[in-house]
Amino acid sequence: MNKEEKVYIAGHRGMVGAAILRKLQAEGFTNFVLRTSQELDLRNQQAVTDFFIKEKPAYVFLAAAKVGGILANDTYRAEFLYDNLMIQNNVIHQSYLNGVKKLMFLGSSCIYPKLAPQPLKETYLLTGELEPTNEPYAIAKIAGIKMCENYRAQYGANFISVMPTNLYGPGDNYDLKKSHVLPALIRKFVEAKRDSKPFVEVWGTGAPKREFLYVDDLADACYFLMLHYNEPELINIGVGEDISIKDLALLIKELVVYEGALQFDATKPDGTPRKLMDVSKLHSLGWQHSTSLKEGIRKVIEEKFTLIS
Ligand code: GFB
Repeated sequence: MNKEEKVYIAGHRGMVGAAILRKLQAEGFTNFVLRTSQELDLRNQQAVTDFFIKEKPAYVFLAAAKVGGILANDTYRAEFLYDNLMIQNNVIHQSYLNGVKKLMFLGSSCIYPKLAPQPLKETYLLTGELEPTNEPYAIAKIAGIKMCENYRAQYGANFISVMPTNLYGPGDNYDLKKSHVLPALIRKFVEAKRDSKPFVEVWGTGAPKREFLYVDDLADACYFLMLHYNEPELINIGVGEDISIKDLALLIKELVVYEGALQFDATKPDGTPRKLMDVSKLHSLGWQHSTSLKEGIRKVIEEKFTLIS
């Protein structure tokens, strides 16, 4: 990447896009073109066409998406499919038409089959049925991967796809109905402590396992791959270790110093039993994460909440 050339980060106000922006700024990039979703509705084909013709970015990070936790995915099923397909179709197609030198498409570990062997290798894509709660989101993301792969195959476009594991960090969503598990549990434990509540509700059975990556580590990996990865095959980004939801809840309980109990709500879905990433491809290229889960959660708590002792 040439630091003088224009970089477009789609979704720069989201948790992921903002982390990529921070990373590029720290690396000395200054020539950004950025639009909020109010300024540019990425679902609007004409608006995206006009934007690309006017701005002609050299590099694109496609981090704009409709995202959410298990309940949001399962509730807003049509929106997750339509919004994400429209956003990525418009941005990827216009990137091709306007000669973007390199584009990075960000997907998610939920693109892999629900019951795929663990850890998840990149080659397991499309080898089985998806988890029903997030099928619309996963189908959109799989379409994005295939766009990048086939624009490379037919047009020679240097478009790459990266698949991050579950993410957390500054700028996360704390709305309990829409958020992912980690911010939701932090909020629930902090508030239960403040209000002296005897228990904290944890959705599902607590048995599913998830892998968590701090978003600034993700941004670091994205920059690394933008410099060093030019292959048609998707590539996983994760830490290579997972934790059960019950143990995650116990870890957050410990860090928040909350004395009450956990109460599991089995009426809420568990989702995929496990989605541990195989990160051997990323490691073999020379990248590894640097923030431990404990350290990352501690940072998030300190940044976002005031803990009473
Ligand atoms: O993070 P999460 O919403 O998404 O849920 P997924 C992970 C697990 O935590 C599920 C449990 O088993 C939830 O039932 N959980 C326990 C909770 N307590 C809570 C809580 O208070 N809030 C939430 N949200 N979960 C999403 C996908 O899957 O993750 C997307 O729907 C995407 O497509 C994204 O891939 C990364 O990991 O299950």
